Amino acid sequence: APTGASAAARPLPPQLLLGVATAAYQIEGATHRDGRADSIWDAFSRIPGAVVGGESGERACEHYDRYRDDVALMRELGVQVYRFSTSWARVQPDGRTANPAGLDFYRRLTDELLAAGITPWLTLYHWDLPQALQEVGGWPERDTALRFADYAADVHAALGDRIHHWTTLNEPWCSAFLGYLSGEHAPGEQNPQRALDAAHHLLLGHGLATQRLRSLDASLDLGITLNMTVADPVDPHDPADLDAARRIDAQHNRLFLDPIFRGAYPADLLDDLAARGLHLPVQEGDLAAIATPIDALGVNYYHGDAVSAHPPAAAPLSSAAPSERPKRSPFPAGDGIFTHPRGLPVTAMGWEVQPEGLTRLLRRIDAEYTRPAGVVLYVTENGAAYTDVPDAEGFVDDIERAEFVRLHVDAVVDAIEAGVDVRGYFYWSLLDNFEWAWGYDKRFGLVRVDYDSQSRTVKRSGRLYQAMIAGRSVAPPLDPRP
Ligand code: GBH
Repeated sequence: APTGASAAARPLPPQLLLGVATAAYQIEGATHRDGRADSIWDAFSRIPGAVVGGESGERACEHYDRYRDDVALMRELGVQVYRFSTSWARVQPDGRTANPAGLDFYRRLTDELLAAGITPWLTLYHWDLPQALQEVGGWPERDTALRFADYAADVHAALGDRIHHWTTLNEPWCSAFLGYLSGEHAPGEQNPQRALDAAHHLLLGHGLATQRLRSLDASLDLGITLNMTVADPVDPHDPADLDAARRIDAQHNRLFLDPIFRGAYPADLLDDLAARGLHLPVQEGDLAAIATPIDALGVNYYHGDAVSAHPPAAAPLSSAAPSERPKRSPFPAGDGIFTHPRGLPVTAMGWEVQPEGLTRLLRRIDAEYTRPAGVVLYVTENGAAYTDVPDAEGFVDDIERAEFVRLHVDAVVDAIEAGVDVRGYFYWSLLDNFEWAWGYDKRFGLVRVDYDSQSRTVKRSGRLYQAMIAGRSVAPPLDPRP
């Protein structure tokens, strides 16, 4: 049993900023106010069976109207950085023309953050493509990459004077392969070649937007956020398991890391794709654009994967939402690969809790990609859903989530002590919110949201995070309540 009183607190390195993250569609609501038009998530949420419970982001956390309260909450918790996203469909409802009223919301939010002493961190794309652009092809269409660079310039014109940290894309793997291959996410297509077209054009959009922002202001801090995994072979002596781990690493991590940091797609991945009649639609000059130098790499880490070419004895792990639509693997060259449970504790998403995987991931990316490029790392997301049970006052004694945060910040400090230049850790998420295909069923917040009253109540995990920030230390384990 944890003995909190006796364990010494571990100091946080001064360079490590502690923050929280959210995304526009998951918290804002107000989906048709002040000129905002449909994004692909508004349209997808209307497909029967696409989202658990038929939910959508129409109300979500009503952050569009409650942003002042939410900034005050962050100030109370002491968070140093707030990572949020702008909704493309709010900024350019038709995917082309700037909407001043939409931009004004983000200007007010940013000013509120600055007044509270919180550093704003802007993500341009967290999955909400304007539906108007999906109707002319979406991310599989090359023109969407050009549209994205224009959108970046419009946001910069409104916010460039007050925001220093800019992230182009959040998790392009999810946009491409959950959106266009497994179909679990908007727009819900299931076509491997279109998913690969989307992956390439997302990367091209990142590169073109980075070039554009850099030309507008050379002093901006620019980067991209990737969701990455640590793929371990179940049997490290079995060549088939080693090959399964290689293929998952190629499709999840190196497909994005290699063009950004080395200006080329991995040769083994291109071979795996060609063997299945698939390709990446590269044109002259694309790879140079994608490799435009960046300043920061955001790592979103939730869990690693133990993979094998052989099916497990028990059911394989799957994180797909129980939507009523037909299932497909999100990996275009993932045939014959199985994820094995390792007997680790799992969250309410079914994801294994594996903090040491985060240390290993950061060390590997540092050694192979970011250090040679002079790029610093941020953990731009890490968090956990648990089945929260509020008391009469709405307080949630979420000891498991508190322990999850503690262990993962500790894992980041391990990486820093091993010499990795990690500058921040942003917990996902500030608030319970719209968890995509899972609707409101899964709660990741440090703060509980009552979706009837929209009241916010800081959970025990939020209080622990607040204490870690105030004390600049990794808290010792909590004592469970008697
Ligand atoms: C993040 O993505 C999102 O950025 C955020 O919006 C979201 O709310 C949050 O996480 C919580 O879900 O089993 O091999 O198919 C989640 C990243 C990527 C984690 C896919 C689970 C499963 C891969 N997810 N991964 S696989």
